[in-house]
Amino acid sequence: MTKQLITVLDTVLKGLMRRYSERVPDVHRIINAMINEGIIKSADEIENDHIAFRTMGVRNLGIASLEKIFLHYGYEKRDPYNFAEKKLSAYWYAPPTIEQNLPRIFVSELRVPELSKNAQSIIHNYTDVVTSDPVDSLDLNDGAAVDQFLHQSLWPVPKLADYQALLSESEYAAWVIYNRYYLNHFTISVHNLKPGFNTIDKFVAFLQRHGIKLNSAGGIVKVSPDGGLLQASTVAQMTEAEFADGEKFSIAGSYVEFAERQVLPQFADLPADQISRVHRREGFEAGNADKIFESTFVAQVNQ
Ligand code: OOG
Ligand code: NI
Repeated sequence: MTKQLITVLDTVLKGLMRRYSERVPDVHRIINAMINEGIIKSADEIENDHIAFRTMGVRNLGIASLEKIFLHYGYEKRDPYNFAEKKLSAYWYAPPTIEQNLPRIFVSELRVPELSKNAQSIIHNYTDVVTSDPVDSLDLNDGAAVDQFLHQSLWPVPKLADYQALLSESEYAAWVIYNRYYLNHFTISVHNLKPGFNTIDKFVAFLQRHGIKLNSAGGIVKVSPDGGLLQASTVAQMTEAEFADGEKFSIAGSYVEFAERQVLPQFADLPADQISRVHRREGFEAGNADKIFESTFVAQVNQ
């Protein structure tokens, strides 16, 4: 991992976070509450456990396209996940180095061929304008170009009727057709925060005291079967979207996640000041993720 690539990656991550924070008012509400309660002095102290993207699984797009960006920056592809009912596949990617406190990346993809013929044809009406993999013609060493790419439109703005037809069959499909590669969430690591806030239960209590609405699908705190990965998330914030026919409609945007990674049993006796990322539960958990996806679903955003 060269210094130059770290700088490029930094530009890309900062660009993602800037637009995401503008779109998701909960980000500043949570950071301000953390500062006011003395949990942190500034936002830079927050450890970003991971970020997540959603993609459309069609030719020239999907995981196979988007991942090229992060593989170029030295990210390593790790475990696959399958969400049969939601028709989604996903992978997570480990950062190139543990020194810079870089976030993990979680990328999912909709298995479009598994949808109804009608939903498939709606999606292809938009995505078929992409006739070659757009990442192949991108200069990945140019951070500003990659930042621009992640926030541009690869297909036309959808019609409201198409958005709604997709929504009734796959809420994920509707999300991607409008929101594209906008960052889906960033994730606050809670285990390194100060005592009183460094477990998911305590952090959730803090969020609830501040009136932050949380995703209750499968219970507010999602726990991996091994007990080592505990996650919670806000419900997505609504954004006023303008559709192709000029109609405006309020749709689900992005959300914020919280994660506690516990120290692995074999390191239980290590003194607290010697514990780093390598001593904690790694990766993701399909059962947790399945419910976290629902942070943008109508049943959650309308609760
Ligand atoms: C991703 C949901 C899964 C996790 O940490 O397991 C997830 C999404 O909503 O796109 O974020
Ligand atoms: Ni996540």
